[in-house]
Amino acid sequence: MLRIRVTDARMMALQRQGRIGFYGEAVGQEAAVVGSAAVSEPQDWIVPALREAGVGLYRGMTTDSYIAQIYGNAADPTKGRQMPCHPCDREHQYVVMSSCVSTQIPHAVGIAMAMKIAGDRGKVCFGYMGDGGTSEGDFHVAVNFAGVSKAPCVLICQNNQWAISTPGTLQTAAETIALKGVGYGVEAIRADGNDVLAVYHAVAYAADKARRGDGPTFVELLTYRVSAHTSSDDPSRYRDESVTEIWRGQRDPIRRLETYLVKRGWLAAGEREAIAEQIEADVRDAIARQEAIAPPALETLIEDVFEEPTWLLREQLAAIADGPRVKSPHHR
Ligand SMILES: Cc1ncc(C[n+]2csc(CCOP(=O)(O)OP(=O)(O)O)c2C)c(N)n1
Repeated sequence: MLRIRVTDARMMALQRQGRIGFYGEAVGQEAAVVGSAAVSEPQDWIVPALREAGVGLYRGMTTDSYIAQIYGNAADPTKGRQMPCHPCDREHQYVVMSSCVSTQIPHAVGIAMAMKIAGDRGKVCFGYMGDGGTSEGDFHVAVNFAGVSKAPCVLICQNNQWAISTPGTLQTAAETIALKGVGYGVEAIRADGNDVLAVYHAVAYAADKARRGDGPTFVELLTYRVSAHTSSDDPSRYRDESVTEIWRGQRDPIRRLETYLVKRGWLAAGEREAIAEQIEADVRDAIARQEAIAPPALETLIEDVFEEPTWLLREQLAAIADGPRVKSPHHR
């Protein structure tokens, strides 16, 4: 959880310094991210939305790979084609997200349906979304299919109570987001998304059920988007930030876990700060390494579409190669 907190803070600083283009934090949502990630097994698939990079990191995506993808440099496995904050990791079965809200949920359910058809007992697909995502048609199609096919998926809504400037009260007239699963015959659970143990408990129940072949569960994790929607947003223009302060303070998931660990005698006073310092040093080293890597080679522009690039693509590449190249401000 601290790794996400510290990495996000560094990335936001880089964005403000003009060194990366865009960033979306998961501040205040770390318990939902890590509590659910901890349930996943290597054979599972993860289909994330915007705030689950920490699930990828938990499963083994390296900080270097994450940062390479934010810079879009030559070490970026997606060759600089994705937006920052849309990471992927093939080895750890962490699928790249689509910017189009909720298009990933049919993908998650489809992967789970394929697992079931292939007889892959014991594998689960985790599909994530935000509260705003549950108003999209894709969400309803996907949950319906999950229910009918009894696909081995766990659909997780991080209800952070805001979809950019739209509050939860304007998002739905339903009493809870979880209720939306019930209408499709999918068992639904609502848990405290800022309590990492409650998250783990709820998601473990859902994942165990899916592994047994007993079908999907829709899990709503109640949390709060403490930060702005992204680095392009200023929430003070549309919401009462005194409410945000309550979530940032006493309801902070890291502070809650720290209190618990200290009371149990599992964490010493000052240990949290020491861990955070070590993480920050690691992140700073990774930034230095990744910032030094050049952008992807020009030829990569025409790769991965056809097995052999067509004459037209080759001609276009030659035309660009001969032209002037403008250096991106994000590549020093
Ligand atoms: C189909 C679609 N509509 C609108 C947008 C613009 N948009 C990007 S993020 C977002 C809000 C998403 O809110 P939510 O699903 O609650 O997730 P959160 O960002 O709060 O984690 C919107 C409307 C989009 N990317 N895709």
